[in-house]
Amino acid sequence: MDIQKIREDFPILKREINGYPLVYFDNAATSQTPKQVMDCIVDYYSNYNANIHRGVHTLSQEATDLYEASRKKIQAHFNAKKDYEIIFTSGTTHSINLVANGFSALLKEGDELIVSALEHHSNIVPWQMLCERTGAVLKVIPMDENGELKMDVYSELLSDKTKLVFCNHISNALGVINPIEEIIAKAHAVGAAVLIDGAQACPHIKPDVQALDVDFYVASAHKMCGPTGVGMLYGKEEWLKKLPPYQGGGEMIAEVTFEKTTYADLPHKFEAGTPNICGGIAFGAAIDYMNNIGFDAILAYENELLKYGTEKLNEIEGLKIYGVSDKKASVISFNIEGIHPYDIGTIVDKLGVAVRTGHHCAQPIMDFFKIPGTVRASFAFYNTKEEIDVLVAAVKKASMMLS
Ligand code: ALA
Repeated sequence: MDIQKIREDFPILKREINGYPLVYFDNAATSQTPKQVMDCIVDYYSNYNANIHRGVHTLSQEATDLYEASRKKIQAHFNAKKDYEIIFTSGTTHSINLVANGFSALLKEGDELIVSALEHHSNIVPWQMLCERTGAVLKVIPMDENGELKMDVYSELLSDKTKLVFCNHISNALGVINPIEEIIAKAHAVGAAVLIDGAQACPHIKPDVQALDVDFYVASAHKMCGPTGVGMLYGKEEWLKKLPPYQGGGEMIAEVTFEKTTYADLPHKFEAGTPNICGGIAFGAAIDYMNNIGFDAILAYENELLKYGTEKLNEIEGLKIYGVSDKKASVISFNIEGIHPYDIGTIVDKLGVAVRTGHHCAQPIMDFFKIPGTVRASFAFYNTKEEIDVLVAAVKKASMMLS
């Protein structure tokens, strides 16, 4: 991989922040956008902008073709069996809410749902709301000090009452990779369905939904070099057929009368209203961009960054890294004893380094470690070891100033 050449694709990496070259280490919050994806957006609005699935006119048909071609790219990327098993959404949060809403019709009081202790709020709150609506009960797979799930407890939680298990593929707060193959197989053994939140995994690896045999897999384009406001839900055909529509409106119907409305087939049943057409098309361009680099090369390089960053940060006195599993993506969450993470984040920003600070929308994880939050540096394939040196120097400076 020629990193310098890849960096040329990302105009934002040339920016200066507070007089220093930008070091962008907030990739887990959102990735940067290569010019190939920006070109796709400009091309769409310059040449194809029209509403889709509605017009007989040429522009509308061309826009529809581009949008549906992008769905097929996403299908191929995730290895879904059918293109209509890919539903365009506004992002991971929307995808999870869509499924949680649909399960209202399928659950009864006393049914059990299992969530992992490592979840982002978007994979907790929609299910709590579902439990409030249905009387179902939420159980939690606990984690250990390393940020790994206690799989023996998971086995004990599973029973014939379990209807659904949901877990992230990779924790956004710690970077730990969860054993989703085992989670899925064990859930299926008791007849439960599984939803995997792939928002943090898709920037690093290429999931194969058929090999995983997962029932639902969700992701956002903006974590993988695409635009914000668009994402996907993969659902097995049998499940998507069972779930009722999430939103009513145009395009999701077969026929509307005041007496009774019938719904469109998949995927349109779940795609009410004018979607983020340009975003959907650009999502496909982002997938092309990442596949052209290659996920094996991306993962191998990011693992090098992770190892280097972990070693260098660990040299700083009083610094503690949370999530020390050997199965990790390129995310380092840390604190320095006696210093608030916001203070570190503010000082390193003054030196051009962008990291996320706080609870990372995962308050239960912070509660577990009894901390208000962490500093999180998350690396992408366009980052470099030299940038990690800048982060380390900035953190050292912050530590000296604040101690
Ligand atoms: N979920 C995103 C993050 O972890 C926003 O930062």
